[in-house]
Amino acid sequence: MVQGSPFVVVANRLPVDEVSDDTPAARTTGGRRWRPSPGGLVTALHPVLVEHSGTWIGWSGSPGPAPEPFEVDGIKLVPVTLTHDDVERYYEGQSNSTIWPLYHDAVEPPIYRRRWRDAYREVNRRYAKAAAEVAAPGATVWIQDYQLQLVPAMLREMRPDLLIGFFLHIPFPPIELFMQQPQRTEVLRGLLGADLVGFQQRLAAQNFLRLAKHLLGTPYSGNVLEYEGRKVKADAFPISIDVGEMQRLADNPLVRERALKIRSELGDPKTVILGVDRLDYTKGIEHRLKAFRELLADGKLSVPESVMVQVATPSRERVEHYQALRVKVEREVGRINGDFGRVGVPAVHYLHQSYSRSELAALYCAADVMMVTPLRDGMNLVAKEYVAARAEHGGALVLSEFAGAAGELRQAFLCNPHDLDGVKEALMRAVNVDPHEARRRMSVMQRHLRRHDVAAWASDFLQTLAEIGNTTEIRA
Ligand code: GDG
Repeated sequence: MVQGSPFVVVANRLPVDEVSDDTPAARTTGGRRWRPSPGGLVTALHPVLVEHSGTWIGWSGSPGPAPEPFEVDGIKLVPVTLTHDDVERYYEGQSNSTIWPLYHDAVEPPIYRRRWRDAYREVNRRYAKAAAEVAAPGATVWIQDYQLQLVPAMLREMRPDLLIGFFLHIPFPPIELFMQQPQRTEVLRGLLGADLVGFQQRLAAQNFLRLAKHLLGTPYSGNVLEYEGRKVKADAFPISIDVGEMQRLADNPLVRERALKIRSELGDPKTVILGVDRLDYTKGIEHRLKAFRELLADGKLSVPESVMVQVATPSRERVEHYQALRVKVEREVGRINGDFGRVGVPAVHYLHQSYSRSELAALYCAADVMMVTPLRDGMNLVAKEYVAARAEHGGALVLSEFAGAAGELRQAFLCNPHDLDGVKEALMRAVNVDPHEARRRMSVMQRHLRRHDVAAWASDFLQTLAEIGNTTEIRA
């Protein structure tokens, strides 16, 4: 049994993937093999977790009884059990068919089911209990994201001694949308269980403060609410990437070589246009394909001088909205290739696959124009990764105004993805940008990212939390 951690992270998933026996670099525990799945979050938190004997609570990714707690790379991992029913109701249902679409401007209609809500509550309680069991007296607990919004209040009830932070990685909707949720008061009270509620953008924090006043009459001044005799702070902490990691990858000669190879495999076009997204309806993949198709039809772009590469990483494949999206995207790709491709020369290279970090870096290095056109996105790390990978090499980023990243990457070619003419215009400006101007824009954005990487994000959040708790214990 793991006991008494002064720092606990609670997230839907553990930062590891279970692998089959023959995978290199896997760690074995209890007869099962695990490979770290390094995302930005674990990279940023790893040093803090190691320094403070931290524990990470989350799901292993496989339904069924959870494995015993184990350790990977100096971090204690406490798996939480999710049954097949839990995965269907709490994860695919309430998290990804109700909350995800609702918090992204309801770009697909959210689906409301009572049994999903019940499962969400029950699973949230399980995570809260696990945290209550492993946290040392007065520990700092940092809960992550929309799957676990009820955990802060549940945990506070079990362990009032803890300092509790919550960070929402996705947007927080305006009052009118949030109010659709049958579980709205419970969710709001859940979040208010934290001492600090962090959002990607200031607007989201304001939505939260206004909602608390509207729904519960909770007064606030500045960004601090008075709730049940406690103070709850709500603020923006825009997340970022491990800039150093992406720059090292992009500087690696093997990656550079691979980037050249990709260009030559594409037929050495004048312009490579790239999209990299989870195959998700919030990412505006169809909108950018349509803009590309119309530009080809208008004769403003032509094949093979310009080609598009769209990586659409498989995601949430059992959820209906996602199955429908896949059909629509693949139909559009087929239409473009049918109309504008030639034998051996497609206009769009569509890849419904997952790639290694170094292959992604090579793609970023190979692309003249990166298209990031979400209809709504908490931040969008792909936009930041592209900028970090470009080093001194210019390139142009077309970026939706509705991505949190647009608040920081002001030198991108900003567009409204709902305005097709606007997307086409931004894409043409990016394609035709003067190389000197492109390098200038890229270097301004890079300077910003170097000062605002994911370690700075974690440190800012944890420091603000420590100040609230009047403790200097946990700092990134
Ligand atoms: C949520 C919020 C917020 C993609 N394909 C592959 C791969 N990726 C990596 C990218 C990037 C990450 O996945 C995607 O991050 P995004 O930020 O773009 O989007 P979400 O997954 O929707 O993330 C978002 C984020 O949380 C963090 O707070 O920015 O707004 O929606 O890092 O590179 N990685 C690998 N292979 C792939 O094929 N290895």
